Amino acid sequence: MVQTRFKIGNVTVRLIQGDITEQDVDVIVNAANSYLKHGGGVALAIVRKGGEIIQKESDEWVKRNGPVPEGEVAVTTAGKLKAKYVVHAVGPKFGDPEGDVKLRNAIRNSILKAEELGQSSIALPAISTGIYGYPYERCAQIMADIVKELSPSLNNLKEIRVVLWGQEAFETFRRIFHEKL
Ligand code: AR6
Repeated sequence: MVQTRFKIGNVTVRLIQGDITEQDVDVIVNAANSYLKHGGGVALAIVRKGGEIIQKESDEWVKRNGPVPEGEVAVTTAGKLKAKYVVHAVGPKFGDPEGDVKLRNAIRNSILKAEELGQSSIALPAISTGIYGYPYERCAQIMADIVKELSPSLNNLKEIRVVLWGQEAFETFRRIFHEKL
């Protein structure tokens, strides 16, 4: 397995090249849209492997609460995945003038939600870098900053895993995380 590891206090930060649906962690973060319609990308992979229960709970969530604003998160169970929860994070589309702030919030709120749920490990994808068009480099910079900033204050979370699909994404994240952590 291609991976690299950093340590910030008690928190292990791991970058892995692979499939997020295969990860043995408590919380898997999904790169979702505001309506939680998981029709493509990592979202579709999560529903395919976790089962329709994830889409069903997502639909119920939106019916109850309305669409999830960009930068915010919603929680469902994880169906047949190894994880206990899926945190659906809504990232911005590249080109949005408020995009960087929203992406930062989406990542931050995902980590804080896992912490609040009392879980010890989380896996995040490179939110907004697929269908939403963000460059890997920009996402990596934002993610490295927020991980560095939050880690010292985490009590429950012991591992933050970033799961990158493909070599280009992995190499870019590795370079940026080495620079920043
Ligand atoms: N494991 C890890 N990463 C993956 C996987 C996987 N199995 N599959 C894709 N990626 P995207 P977005 C990477 O498009 O840009 C959906 O339709 C992918 O290469 O999933 O935030 C939602 O429902 C990319 O680097 O999410 C929304 O409508 C990253 O995951 C919209 O796409 C994110 O790509 C969200 O777009």
